Amino acid sequence: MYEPKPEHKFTFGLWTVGNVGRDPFGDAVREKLDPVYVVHKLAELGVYGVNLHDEDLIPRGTPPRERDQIVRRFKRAIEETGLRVPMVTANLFSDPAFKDGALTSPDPWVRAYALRKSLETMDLGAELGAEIYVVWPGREGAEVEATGKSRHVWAWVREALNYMVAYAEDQGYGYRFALEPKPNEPRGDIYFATVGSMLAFIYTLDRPERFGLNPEFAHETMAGLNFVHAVAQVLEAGKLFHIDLNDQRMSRFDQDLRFGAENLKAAFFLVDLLEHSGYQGPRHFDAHALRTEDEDGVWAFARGCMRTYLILKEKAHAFRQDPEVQALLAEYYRGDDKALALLGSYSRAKAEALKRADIPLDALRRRGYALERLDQLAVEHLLGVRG
Ligand code: GLT
Ligand code: MN
Ligand code: MN
Repeated sequence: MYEPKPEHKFTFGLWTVGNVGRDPFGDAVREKLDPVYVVHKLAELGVYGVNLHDEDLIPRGTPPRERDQIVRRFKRAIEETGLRVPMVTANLFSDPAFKDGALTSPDPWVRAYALRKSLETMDLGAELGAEIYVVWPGREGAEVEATGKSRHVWAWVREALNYMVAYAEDQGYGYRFALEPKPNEPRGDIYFATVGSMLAFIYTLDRPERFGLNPEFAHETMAGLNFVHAVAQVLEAGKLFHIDLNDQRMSRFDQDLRFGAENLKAAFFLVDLLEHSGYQGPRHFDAHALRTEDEDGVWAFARGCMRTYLILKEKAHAFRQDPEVQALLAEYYRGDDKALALLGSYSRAKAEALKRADIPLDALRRRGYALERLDQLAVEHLLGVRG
């Protein structure tokens, strides 16, 4: 029961299970794992795919011949295990050159370096069969307002993304680009702070149809926002290209906790949303084991993410099938043909009818929506005493 299988489309990044537990105050607590070893371990766990940054696989500064050997060895592991590489992304945040931004550095040499790194990562991903290219603008932010940089950054990032999609087309790469917002960390404030701001930005690009989002549970939660609502908006816009699942307490540093470790109810309604939305993409866990853990703890963490997802999927299904829930929802959404006829698209005749209509305000003001009972039923499903 609750055994992950490739068909569930669970993915992990090399940087997630490979996280060595460094934090701003403490050194690494775990050895760096060989990417080929990670691939074999993930395959054993029933994972669908492994994602990576350029530098997770190929250390910065590796000479070309060595690079090709590393890629060949990794590809062999992928082929042996049947694991996919659905997504790749460039590390535009670790190199000291990116200290004041990568695509938004005031120095055009840094911007050129960031762009070249992005093209090379697209080449690498194409070799590995990746179809999604994530852009996380982690260093694209500021601590100091005096530069006035916020007047320029949107145009710089737009230019870079337009360049990247044109390069992909020129090379015959079919990437869909997934942009990932975050409010802060590592910068004091990051531009493209939320799902809403990123979504609006997409429609200013040359090829908006090639761009979507990679929303992350922790990132919207850090900003005190409702992740389920954010994902619902992205889904409705047809822009959920990828998703980063994890967990987080509000108003803190980016914790990247095991999925479901903290906000179980939000995780429940997120799984409910995803599983009933027709979303076909990867369920990527962008999280890592606690710093207290050794390697066994890392695999327990990975298994836990997937197991919790599958349990919540079953519970969400049972909740939606529960006759009492269905009856409450039927009542909640009850229609009245007379009211519905007043809504919809505008016509002069309809507006006149609307002005004359007898709206039953007394009854509307007295109506109860039975949400206490409905929510309690969700809690009881979640607590395992129902369904
Ligand atoms: C980094 C960040 C994540 C992003 C990754 C993709 S890197 O770990 O915290 O949220 O998704 O670049
Ligand atoms: Mn992420
Ligand atoms: Mn995060």
